[in-house]
Amino acid sequence: MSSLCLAVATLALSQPIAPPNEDHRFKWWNEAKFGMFIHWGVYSVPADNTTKSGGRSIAEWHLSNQQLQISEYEKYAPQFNPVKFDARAWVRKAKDAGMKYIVITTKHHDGFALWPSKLTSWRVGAASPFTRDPLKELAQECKRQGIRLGFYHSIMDWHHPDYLPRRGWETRSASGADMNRYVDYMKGQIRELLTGYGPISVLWFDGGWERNEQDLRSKEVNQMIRELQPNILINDRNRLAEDFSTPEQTIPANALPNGRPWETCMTINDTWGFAKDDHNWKPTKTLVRNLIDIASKGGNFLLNVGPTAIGEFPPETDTRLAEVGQWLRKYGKAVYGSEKSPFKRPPSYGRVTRKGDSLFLHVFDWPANGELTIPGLKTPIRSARVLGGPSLSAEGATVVGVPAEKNPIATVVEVRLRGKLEVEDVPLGPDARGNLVLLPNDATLHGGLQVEDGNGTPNVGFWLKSTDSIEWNAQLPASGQFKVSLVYAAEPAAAGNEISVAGLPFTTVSTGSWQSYRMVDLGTVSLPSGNVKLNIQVKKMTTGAVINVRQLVLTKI
Ligand code: FHN
Repeated sequence: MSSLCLAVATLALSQPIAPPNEDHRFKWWNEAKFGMFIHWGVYSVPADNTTKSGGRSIAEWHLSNQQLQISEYEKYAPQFNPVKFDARAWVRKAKDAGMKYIVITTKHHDGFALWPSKLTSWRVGAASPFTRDPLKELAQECKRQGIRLGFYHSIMDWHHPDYLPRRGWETRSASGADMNRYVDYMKGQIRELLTGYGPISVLWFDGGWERNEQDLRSKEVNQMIRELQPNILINDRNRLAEDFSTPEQTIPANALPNGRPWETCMTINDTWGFAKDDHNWKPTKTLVRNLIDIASKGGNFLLNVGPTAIGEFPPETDTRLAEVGQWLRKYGKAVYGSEKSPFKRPPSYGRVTRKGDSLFLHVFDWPANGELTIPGLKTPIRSARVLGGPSLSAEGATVVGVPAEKNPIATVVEVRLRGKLEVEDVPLGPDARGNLVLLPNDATLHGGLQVEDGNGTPNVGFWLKSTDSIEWNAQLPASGQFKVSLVYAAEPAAAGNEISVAGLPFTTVSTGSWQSYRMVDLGTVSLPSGNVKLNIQVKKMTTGAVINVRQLVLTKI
């Protein structure tokens, strides 16, 4: 880079990066919404997700799962010869699935370089008979087919002699290992990747959790990345928040605060690297509804593919990608470039995405009465139409009518409004059956309580003080009797606290762990019509923590 160019780049870097909604680097990202993650490397040879103790794990961790010595793991590299690797086919499959970007593992934790790096012989072409450069072929195909390319790069490197810490079972000495020298090596490889393969849209770091920002020289490394590729997006896994958050295998309960960009990455079965015995393939309906749920909260979805050692996608992956693409070809307008729902809660029948003053209702389950109400919508509806289908009538903030053809995954109704979108907060109320289902995100939390993601099912946690409490405010159209049920979790050490749930006493019993939830029926209460307050309070705290709460359910009697 010329000195003038470097000076300009450095000046650009010294300027604060604009907020995401004004930062040109996110324009393609906000439009794309859906990408393909690829985990592929030497670990694809054993394709084994079992652990030494006979459990199941993720296949790309084979070296760790089986507690192998480096020398034992290196024996797989000569078998990595993906003669059927076809970049054109891979990119075509991503495009046909409706994916707009690809993020591929350049190097995973095993340290094996998927490109002819000049800095190591632990790579394709040297340690393996595969002398081609798969990243080059993929970059060329992405450019030809108009797909953006990102690089996953693991900071943790079980193979490199300078990376520390060693694995606990290793016999290889750590003496002489120098983390600074390792970071120089990592910088050198990243420089190769960001100068040899054209425009790279994402640097997807991973495996930074063993060392801190100072050890990894994170600021220095990321600054180099931005100098080399000023338009690149860097994720939050090099010990710095950078451009976007990366919830993994879960979908946050809500959009992240302050418009923080985020992307959920998820496996299509249970493992990132291909595992010959992992047949737990997610149904296409689940994959599409995950994409819809993520888009309704303003996120991107990075769906993983684990190609085989010979260079092919598993047939179960091919089938699902094709079916997701089929749905997106009909309804993608409601996903690509969409914004998160303007409403605090999703409707009972599905999800909502938005584009300016238009709304898209993603209908999973059509209400029996054929009415799609939009709770909280103040602006009257001007028109409603099933995407690719018939018009539907509208009355105020309700779409009326059920189309003859309903998509079993989700049918999308485009709703155009009579003017600027205006919404209002809708008080909590009973569902269609008259029951009150009270959730963490609808509660007012007093004290140090927090809503935890709970692996995609939010829970109230961090209940460490007897003065903390949970409160819901709801509106009841009529008075009535309700059965009170609590869905909670408590580890054995937390059993025995005396709490009050909607006024009913309960002495907590262990459910086994903080993640093991159980529903308990606590009795019945009479509630008046109008605004009702329902809370969970501590009467007597005998242990260090109280409970985790997933739901409070009041079932109409
Ligand atoms: O350890 C890795 C894992 O192998 C996989 O690459 C995932 C994908 O994001 N990231 C790490 C686990 O959080």
